[in-house]
Amino acid sequence: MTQDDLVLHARDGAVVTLTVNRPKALNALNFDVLHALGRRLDEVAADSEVRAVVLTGSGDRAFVAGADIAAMQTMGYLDALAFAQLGNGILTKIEQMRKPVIAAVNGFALGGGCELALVCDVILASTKAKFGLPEVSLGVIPGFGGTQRLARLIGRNAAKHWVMTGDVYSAEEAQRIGLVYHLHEPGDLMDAALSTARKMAMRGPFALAEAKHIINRGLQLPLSAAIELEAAAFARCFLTADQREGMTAFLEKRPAVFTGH
Ligand code: DAK
Repeated sequence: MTQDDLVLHARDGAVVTLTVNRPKALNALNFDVLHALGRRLDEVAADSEVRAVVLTGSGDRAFVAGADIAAMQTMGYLDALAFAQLGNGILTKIEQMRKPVIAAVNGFALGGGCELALVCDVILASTKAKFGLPEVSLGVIPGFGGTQRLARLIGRNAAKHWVMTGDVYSAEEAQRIGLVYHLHEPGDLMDAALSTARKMAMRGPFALAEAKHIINRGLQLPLSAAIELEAAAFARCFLTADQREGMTAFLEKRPAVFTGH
């Protein structure tokens, strides 16, 4: 097994599935897995033929059961800082990628695994998935943005309950609080994730990228500033051939053929 096998890559038309592949350790994230994931993300970001990404975990037990506890056990301050920076850099690649990334959560999404799902654009999950940020049980706090992204997504009080109890939650609870968009039977999850990815891949790539960026960026801004950014992004779409194609195709009653330009 080479280091690249730690994150598998499968292509189906314009959709790429990336699978974190360390099932014996429930796909826990160590330095090697994070580096492999980073390389895969760079590849799909640079490939203009790829229009949507599905991220999942190998096997039927885990999406990612967290950062690798064995690797972290002996870390000192500088190692922990390097690890957090590496992990945050990988998550930022997902956040800033100008393509949709769909998390297909097929089992445990704990700690760094929950944080990895949180940074994706849509979270779909199996009814058997389990979510949580159990870091305080290990004497640390979430280190890949979990305290911040979870609080922004589910609100301060619910996030504090999650982070400060370290409890593990069912897929139903994760959906109830808005973390998960849809639940699927385990055997149907990948089909549902791929079908969502294919649908997004048929839309205007520039528009998708702008929509993703403006939602992520706008959530960090006052509403009035975010609305101004939206207006500028809307106008940018009119610089593209895809805007002409999308509107012409509608008027000609045919499917649009987008090029991303
Ligand atoms: N790390 C390493 N190995 C793990 C692992 C993990 N997070 N989770 C599971 N494994 C390994 C187990 O050690 C076991 O290995 P063997 O004993 O077979 O060699 C194998 O996966 C199967 O796990 P179990 O035998 O434990 O399976 P069970 O069904 O009994 O339990 C479980 C499944 C998911 C409930 C349990 O494995 C579990 O509690 N795992 C740990 C979950 C967890 O606490 N995750 C959060 C990790 S902490 C930071 C940066 C990042 C972070 C924090 C700070 N900075 C640098 C500031 C992030 C931290 C985390 O993510």
